[in-house]
Amino acid sequence: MKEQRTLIIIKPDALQRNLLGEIITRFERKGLKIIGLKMIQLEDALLDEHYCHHKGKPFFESLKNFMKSAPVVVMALSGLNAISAVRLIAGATKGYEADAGTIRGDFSISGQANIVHASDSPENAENEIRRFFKDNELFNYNRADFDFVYGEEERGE
Ligand code: FUP
Repeated sequence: MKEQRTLIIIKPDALQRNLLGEIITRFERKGLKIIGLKMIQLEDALLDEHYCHHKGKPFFESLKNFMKSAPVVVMALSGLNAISAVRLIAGATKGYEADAGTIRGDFSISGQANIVHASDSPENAENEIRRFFKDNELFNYNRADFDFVYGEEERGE
């Protein structure tokens, strides 16, 4: 089974709009395993690193201000092909373009206030998990429903 880890940030708009439980539930119900979960207040240094690919763009400062406007919840998830699976659940970047049924499509209509961040590649996922979690904040355990979330071959039996 090709297990991957990926990093989610549940953004300030989700917290302010009382959507934390709804968002976490969607990932749980998909079958993804939560291996790390905490609330943090983002600051400039971490945001400059996390959004370095957007540095200099017109929306960069505004994006940082938004991401600092309230605490965020960071979550590390693992599962079969978790990176692309989670990107599909998150939906397209801009809420007004995201498909219905996705988190952004169902809960946002903005290009900035779009509820979640989700890692977009294996390399970024590992870097982002390391950026937001210490080793002792990540957990290894078996989900009780593992045998029903995956098929026999995927379980390696
Ligand atoms: P994504 O990988 O879908 O989160 O998208 P990007 O890395 O392109 O963008 C990261 C964040 O920058 C978005 F979630 C919101 C913000 N952004 C804007 O505010 N305006 C834009 O035009 C594009 C992105």
